[in-house]
Amino acid sequence: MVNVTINGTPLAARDEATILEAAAAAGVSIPTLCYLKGINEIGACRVCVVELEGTDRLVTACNNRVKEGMVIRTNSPRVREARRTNVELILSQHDCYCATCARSGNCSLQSMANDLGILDLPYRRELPYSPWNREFPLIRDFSKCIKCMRCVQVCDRIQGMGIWDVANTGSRTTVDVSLNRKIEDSDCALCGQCITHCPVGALRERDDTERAFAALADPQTVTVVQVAPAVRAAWGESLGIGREQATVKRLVSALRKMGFDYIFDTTFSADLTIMEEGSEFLGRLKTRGDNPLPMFTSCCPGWVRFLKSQYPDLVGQLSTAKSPQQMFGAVAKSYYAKLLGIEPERICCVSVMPCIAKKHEAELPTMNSAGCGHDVDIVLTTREIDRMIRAEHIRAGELGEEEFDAPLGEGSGAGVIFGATGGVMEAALRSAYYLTAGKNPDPDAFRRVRGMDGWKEAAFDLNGTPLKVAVVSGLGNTRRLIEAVQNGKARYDFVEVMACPGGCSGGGGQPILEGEEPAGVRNENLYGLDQSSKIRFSHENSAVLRVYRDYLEKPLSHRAHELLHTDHRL
Ligand code: HC0
Ligand code: SF4
Repeated sequence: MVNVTINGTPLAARDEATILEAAAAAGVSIPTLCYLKGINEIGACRVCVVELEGTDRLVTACNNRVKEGMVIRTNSPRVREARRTNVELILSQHDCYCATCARSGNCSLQSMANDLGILDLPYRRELPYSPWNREFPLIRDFSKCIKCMRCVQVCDRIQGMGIWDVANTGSRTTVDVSLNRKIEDSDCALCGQCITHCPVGALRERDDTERAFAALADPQTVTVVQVAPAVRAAWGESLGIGREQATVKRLVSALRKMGFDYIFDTTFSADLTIMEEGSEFLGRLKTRGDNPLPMFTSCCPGWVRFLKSQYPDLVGQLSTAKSPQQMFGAVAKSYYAKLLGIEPERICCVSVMPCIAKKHEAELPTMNSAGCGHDVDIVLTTREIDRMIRAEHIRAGELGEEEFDAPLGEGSGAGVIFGATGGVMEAALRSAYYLTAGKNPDPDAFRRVRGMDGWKEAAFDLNGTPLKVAVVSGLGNTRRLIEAVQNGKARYDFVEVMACPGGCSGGGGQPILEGEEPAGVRNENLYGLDQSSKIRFSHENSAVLRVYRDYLEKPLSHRAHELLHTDHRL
């Protein structure tokens, strides 16, 4: 330990602690803007400056360590003035039209300027203009970029992709797509982690809320909405509704108030995915020689984009099952249109997803199995649906709870945990065991694949068949796993991959909580919902069994192949 004094109070700090950490441990909060623990500790914004007695320098607290005898002032007049000037300089290069910004009300720069009482902009520079494809699901607004480097570092150090880099020099310095590429020509997986780690509104998703409002307002259109597993664990966060109150049934009430005709649950098609993908996996296990293992899950479109651009030779090892989002769209516009007795063209299929890549997945030319345009028409992120709820002035926290509609609103606990890293694997193993042993396992028998570790592995015995599985989340971890498999250092039969750390709970379309990585808490919520579910096995979902009985016949049938599977190479 080292002895330091912070704002006149002597205290002992950890040897290796930064000034920021030592102050935080003593209950003294130093403001930060560019800082991301362990990822971006470069002191770029200089908002965390502090004064050291005996020196005439101000130093950044995030990347300078405490030393024996240090006397630190975090709020002296010099510190306040420097902090204020630094923020004024950042604002001089920032488009301050806060009223029209996606992050208004949830922006670190906006609140920092307000906290410092900055009411005028003493310095102004011309803002850069750079063209951007506004149809692309991920949008960069250069005039809002504060060059904090968080997106560069998250993309490089966590996701291992290096999509962003510094461009230009001097006052024209900005962050742009690396190697002078356009975003649509880059390898961007569309995980959206750069968005959720941006402190301001320089990165956001394409806004599709107006299209959804237009569909809701059209009396000829039948709006069918599906809610993804991970949305239920996070939708209340940016509406200020506590976790206890923000149940999925209250979200159903809000969607019904907004005018959606039929409100369904992606956990239904998650269960359907297990039936298809589980059957496919057991088939591949039997024919190991013809089909190289491991088989990879295919439900995360960020991961599928990654594999196609980084390891195209392995695309054949993806399960051919479509993601639950796309299975839902195909079933809604075929089976469900028949149940309603309407032409599928009248259905507008809307998804509420924690994800940016899902916007792109829905637009793939292969995702039109029902034969009337895209199976999923509009994909909204959790943030977008929250904005729509606010726009409608719906006080969602005060609504009663309502049920999903039938039959596509029925899902099992196994479907709910899809939203957490390891959940797809666990759900698949529960049903694969049933399919091989003819009886259910303990629903918690495969709990070893739970948890926030970025790379987990486990061995199980599936009724006499030994099985080695792995679960990864985050694309940096994914690259390490694939290289280990290719080098022969690891061998698996089945691998679940989710592009976002923690799985979809930590998805790029989820509410942004500055300074927090909330995927772990959200995942606990999902596992709690699984524990309290009446049905915990996908193969016991009665609505799924009915679709097979009345329409699809059985897993991997001809019709199931037409509607629920795809060739990822196309
Ligand atoms: Fe996910 Fe999904 S679990 S990818 O993370 O498989 O987005 O929540 O909707 O499709 O179900 C996202 C979440 C989904 C799909 C499901 C899968
Ligand atoms: Fe989307 Fe989930 Fe994949 Fe992230 S992990 S890219 S949220 S599907």
